[in-house]
Amino acid sequence: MGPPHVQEVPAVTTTPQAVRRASPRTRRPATPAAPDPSEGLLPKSEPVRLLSPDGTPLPARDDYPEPPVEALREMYRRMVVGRRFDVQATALTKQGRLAVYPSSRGQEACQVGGVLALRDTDWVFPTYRESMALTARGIDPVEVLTLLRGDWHCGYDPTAVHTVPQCTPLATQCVHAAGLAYGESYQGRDTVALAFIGDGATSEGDFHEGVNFAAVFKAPVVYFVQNNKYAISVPLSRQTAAPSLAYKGVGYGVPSEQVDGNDPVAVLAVLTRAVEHARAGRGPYLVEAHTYRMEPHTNADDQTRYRDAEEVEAWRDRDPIARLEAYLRNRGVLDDAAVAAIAEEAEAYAAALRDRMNAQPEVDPLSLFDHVYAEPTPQLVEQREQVRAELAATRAEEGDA
Ligand SMILES: Cc1ncc(C[n+]2csc(CCOP(=O)(O)OP(=O)(O)O)c2C)c(N)n1
Ligand SMILES: [Mg+2]
Repeated sequence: MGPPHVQEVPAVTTTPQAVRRASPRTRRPATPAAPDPSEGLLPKSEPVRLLSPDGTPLPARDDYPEPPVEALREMYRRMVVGRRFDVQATALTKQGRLAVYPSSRGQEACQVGGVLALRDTDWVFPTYRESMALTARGIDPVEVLTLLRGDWHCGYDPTAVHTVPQCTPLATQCVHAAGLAYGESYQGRDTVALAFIGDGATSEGDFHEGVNFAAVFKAPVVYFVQNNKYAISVPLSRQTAAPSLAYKGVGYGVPSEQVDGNDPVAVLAVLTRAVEHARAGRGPYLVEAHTYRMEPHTNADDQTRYRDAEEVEAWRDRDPIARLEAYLRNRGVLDDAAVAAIAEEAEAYAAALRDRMNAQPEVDPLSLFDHVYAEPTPQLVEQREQVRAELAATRAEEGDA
């Protein structure tokens, strides 16, 4: 008798073909299917969702347990304060106090979820869109807005708050995050880096290089794509033919997931799992959040040239703050008094920001040359001297006049 898995089928005819068909060699049953190499890498075909748009909970799921209720209440608080900050920053551009501001209104669940999933010792790699995420991380809002005010330096100390300066060149933060995360794990620390990135920026080479490096060297990075449907005026349909941006992970061997980016509970649950994966030494993770930017790209953008008002209106019904508020109220962990107290806190936060931004900072032009390199190059020293001499001459002329 052959091995137990080989079925011996008796021949039913005597033609040579039949004999060949019937021989145990050709009748060997299919060997167990080889494991699918993409197993565990591909995202679910539908974005993970734990709340329906009106805040009603969807059936609980084992793969994404709901975050603790205290975390969700804290998320709500930071989202409300974050939105008020965002409205205030937009107003400051109109008052000439900020040079430019890219709003993240509508993306509050992603902005706050992205930082809430991390420890203080983890590192954030933000883009220009992430001012709200940084304030949600506890960074002084005036320091956050320093760059957007037109200063040449980042307003906060990156090493103190474990957050690099907001990145304007698209996707470069993806390679920086991979490098930092690799360095941290190389030195035996379990730090995680989270790199925010937009949908359009996933077409940049640096995104692919960063993800590939992180995958090969198992760097603990979470790449968090906020797919807000536009890269300035370019819609997603002109950006990629991929079924979802999360599918971009599989080609690099990176597990990926897609999530409803306006469902705060799902965003926090998915990011928590992604961060745990990275922290456990299992390499990078890619999360795509489907969301929408409710405001123009920046205050300098005219959105009427590429999208109609009905499209924007339709997304108002999926507001992430209203969704979380409805859910927490229904669970009995948020009431009118708590909502009012948080709204009051948000107002006070915005008022203090407004007052502080009205003060005109004195900036020494020569500080432009500081902190460029640990040791200034001879060219920088020369340029600094030129500027110093020009300033002195101008002052002397003004003094003479
Ligand atoms: C390397 C590079 N190319 C082009 C730009 C100009 N630019 C600034 S923002 C932007 C759109 C980016 O869209 P997306 O990645 O979807 O992020 P979002 O602004 O929607 O958050 C472009 C093309 C840039 N900053 N850097
Ligand atoms: Mg975008």
